[in-house]
Amino acid sequence: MSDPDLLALVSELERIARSAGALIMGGYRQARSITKKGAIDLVTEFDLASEALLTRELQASFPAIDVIAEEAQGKRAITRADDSLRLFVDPIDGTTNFAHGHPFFCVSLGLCRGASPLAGVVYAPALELCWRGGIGLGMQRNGEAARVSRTQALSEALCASGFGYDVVGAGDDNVPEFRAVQGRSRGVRRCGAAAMDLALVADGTYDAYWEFMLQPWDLAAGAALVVAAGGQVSDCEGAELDVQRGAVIASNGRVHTELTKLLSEVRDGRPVPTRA
Ligand code: LIP
Repeated sequence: MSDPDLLALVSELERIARSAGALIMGGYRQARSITKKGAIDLVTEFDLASEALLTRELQASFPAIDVIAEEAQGKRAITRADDSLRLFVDPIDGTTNFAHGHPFFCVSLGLCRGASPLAGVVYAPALELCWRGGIGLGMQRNGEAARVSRTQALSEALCASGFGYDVVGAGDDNVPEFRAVQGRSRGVRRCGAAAMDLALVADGTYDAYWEFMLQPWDLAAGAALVVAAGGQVSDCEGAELDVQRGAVIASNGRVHTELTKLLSEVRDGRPVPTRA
């Protein structure tokens, strides 16, 4: 896809994401119906309404591109080896935050070729923040060009991570890794929306982020933004990121090796939990 075509696609993704964000804000800090997909895995009426709007608009604007959306997809594994274009849709990333009135939630639209991120838009309506970009296009935060940080050492880094619904209480829950990075950095933030954590690495707020067992719709847009902003993404062993496997390290590139090594030391040879 040419740069002008990718730029036009990203602009259309932003328009569509913003329309979903406006819909979601109609339910922010209001009583709402909440159902559960799992013990702590929530879905609200606004997740469903946002997803219906996004799917309708994306299929109308991009009829030739597969749209894969969180709530329609459910827990079905998405493992396709082909290199077709796909749009991964998270109608509200940070659903638990939204359900409790916390402002750290977003709409995330990510374009991938196969399992490799190409471009994305992450829109956080309660914070009025929008990140957009693509490989070869650069990255913008609220319309201003932005890049990853220049922090050179993990000891000077502010990091982020998270705990997926199905790892809490499991034998492999990312808590030892969280503790180790906390002790070797300026701190680790856990704010509950992977797409925004990745976007904050892309704009230089965070120096690095990692998480296991994410879904492709959590990852696709934010990973594309990190690379577009001059950063690095990989799986948790430092190999090429596959958004379908759900394990990610994203960084400014300068602290990537140090963080990958520390996580590997903590895991001491235990395989990283992945989805595919
Ligand atoms: C969330 C992720 C977050 C993770 C949460 C949850 P959701 O996605 O964005 O990083 O730690 O457990 O998976 O379900 O709120 O869209």
